[in-house]
Amino acid sequence: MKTIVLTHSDCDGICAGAIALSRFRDAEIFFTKPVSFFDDLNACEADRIIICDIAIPHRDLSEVIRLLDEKSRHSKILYFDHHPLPENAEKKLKEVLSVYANSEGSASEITYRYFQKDLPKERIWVAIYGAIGDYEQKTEFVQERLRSWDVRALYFEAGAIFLGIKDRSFDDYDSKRKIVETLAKGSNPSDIKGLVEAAKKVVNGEFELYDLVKKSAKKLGDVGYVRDVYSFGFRGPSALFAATVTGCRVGMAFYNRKNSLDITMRSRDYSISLNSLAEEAAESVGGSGGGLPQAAGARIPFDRMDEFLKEVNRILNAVRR
Ligand SMILES: [Mn+2]
Repeated sequence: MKTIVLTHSDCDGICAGAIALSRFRDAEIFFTKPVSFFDDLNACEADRIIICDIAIPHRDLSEVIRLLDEKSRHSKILYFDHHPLPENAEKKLKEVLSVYANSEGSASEITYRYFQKDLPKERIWVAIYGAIGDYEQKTEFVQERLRSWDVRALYFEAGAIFLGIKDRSFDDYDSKRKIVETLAKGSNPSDIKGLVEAAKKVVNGEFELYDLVKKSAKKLGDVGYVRDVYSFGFRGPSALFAATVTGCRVGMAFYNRKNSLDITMRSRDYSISLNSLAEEAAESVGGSGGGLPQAAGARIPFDRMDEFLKEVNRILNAVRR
């Protein structure tokens, strides 16, 4: 029985993929991302297709669901994710797929929970690395399991993955596939040649980034922000540092695109749902936004940055504790 795993190439996706590969040792691992998911799924010919950590863009939703429906006639499809979908889409997917698991927590946790009875006990480590990579280690399931192990060692190993893959030497899919295979056979991330060194390089870059953000961050109301700060691939941290150095609850990093501004958003206050904030504020200035409650993004027209910042502050004030 041929199995294909389609997963995201970030830390959570790598770990979720490794958990699926632990379960089905002959599976082929393919990486994909929301924008290319339709085509990548379309190209999949297998008896079993396992999809992990892919946020289906809402604008392609009906097309993707149609394709999943069609594919599910010849393949058993198992779907594990943590990016919320509209209720009617969920209902349809539950009907057509063999497994549709989408809930809170990381995709790694969700994938692990489904397969755990068939996995070695130590594979929970991989679920924990994935959870840490996506800031999703606070779930009851992960917290309870963290108490059984040396958390500090697990953070070190998780860091080797999520930092290491930001370095150019692990940027390609072949290198990431190697990480998936190493984890699936029960070895540690730090066993992968060059990964810890890559993580160290990236961490140095992150401290340099902090210095840059400290020098250039501005503030409007409760939002600290930077615009076009070279971020060493660390958009999330630049947004977060912008909040930190300005003493604001929300931080943003703006990047010029051809006809728009790309915005990465982070918050130091976890009671704020950043994805709703991003969506509402961006839509009010003719853009779009979304993501996860603690890590969101938006894209807005080039000349609406000030209005966007004002709108974010207006919403933040309205929900102030
Ligand atoms: Mn994820």
